[in-house]
Amino acid sequence: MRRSLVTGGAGFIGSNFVRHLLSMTDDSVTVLDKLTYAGSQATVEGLDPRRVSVVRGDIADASLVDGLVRDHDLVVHFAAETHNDNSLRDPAPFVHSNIVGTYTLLEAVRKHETRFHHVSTDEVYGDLELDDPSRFTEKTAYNPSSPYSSTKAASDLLVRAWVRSFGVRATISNCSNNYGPYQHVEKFIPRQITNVLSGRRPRLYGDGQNVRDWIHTEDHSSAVLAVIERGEIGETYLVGADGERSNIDIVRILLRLLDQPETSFDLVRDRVGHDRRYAIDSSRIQSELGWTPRFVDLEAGLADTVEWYKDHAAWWRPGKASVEALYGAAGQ
Ligand code: NAD
Ligand code: TDX
Repeated sequence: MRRSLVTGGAGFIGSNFVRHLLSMTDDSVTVLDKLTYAGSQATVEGLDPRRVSVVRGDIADASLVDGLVRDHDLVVHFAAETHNDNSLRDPAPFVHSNIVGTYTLLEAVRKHETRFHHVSTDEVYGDLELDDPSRFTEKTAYNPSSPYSSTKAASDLLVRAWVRSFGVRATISNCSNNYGPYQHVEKFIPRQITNVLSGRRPRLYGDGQNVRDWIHTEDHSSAVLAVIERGEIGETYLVGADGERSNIDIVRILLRLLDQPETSFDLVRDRVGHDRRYAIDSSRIQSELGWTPRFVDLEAGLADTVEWYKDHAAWWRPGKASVEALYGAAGQ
């Protein structure tokens, strides 16, 4: 039985990945998570205690990490500070968790010769113009815009260097924007759904025309598992599901699903340095590893997500007011 250590397993994508791993393998799983504002015990509640244990701790704590890595066969690394707007307010935790934390894990997997998978983002490639026909591939040059994306880019480069210099057995995946259950209310789609459920209007940055390439988090999980099982050591795989939509299109879909007029939103102050468009070419992982996305109907996926937030107000309600207070102070 494989023993897997999942960092950030009490966050959005990590917790969905833990559920996927439990259903697809016989692995026992240890979640290592600092339980920052973005992670919570409630997110991992209900997981089989015979197969899952949760350790509260920091991935930058070298002695804690060393002891945990020693006792596991695989490390899947999701833990990070992840919100661009927060990184513009205060970059320090992003440098700590994303760069120092990844470095700390790399030193432990190097010492114990443990297989490592690093979860990253398409934002490391910067952005594309709206009318640019190209999409990001594994060969696109790194060009990150924000403190968040630059710290993720730095972490990817550390992983590559540890593979080449020290023979660490690592792979990297760079995924597009995820949606689905357990996503924090600070992020775009949950913010708009929970705004409407709280009697507020959705808030679009700038002109609302920025484009994101959406993928259901369950498809991201299956892609990560495919890379762990069949990926080539030292290689990078881009993950996406051809889900390009403008932000305003997404808001209109959500308003329709929530029985609101499609014009019932506000345009608010734009994000500084706001990336215009992301678009992923995922042909490599599809052709080389045989992975395909299953949730290709974005509107159906959003309808399920709306239902999930309606049914789980007890999960998201406690964090909502403080997030909106921060946005309010920023005019967003
Ligand atoms: P999230 O913010 O929902 O969860 C992050 C988790 O990491 C939280 O549980 C938090 O408590 C934990 N964490 C943060 N700092 C830590 C530290 N120092 N030590 C231990 N735990 C710590 O984020 P998410 O959206 O689930 O993203 C997970 C990963 O996927 C990140 O690496 C992110 O860069 C990557 N990613 C996210 C997206 C997306 O659309 N959300 C897309 C591509 C890649
Ligand atoms: O209220 C909002 N209104 C709005 O128009 C919010 C919160 C966001 N936006 C816009 C900004 C972006 O164009 O929506 C888009 C999506 O915003 P976020 O959810 O903040 O995501 P993004 O900045 O694209 O980054 C996300 O995808 C890549 C994740 O947060 C990252 O962790 C991941 O790496």
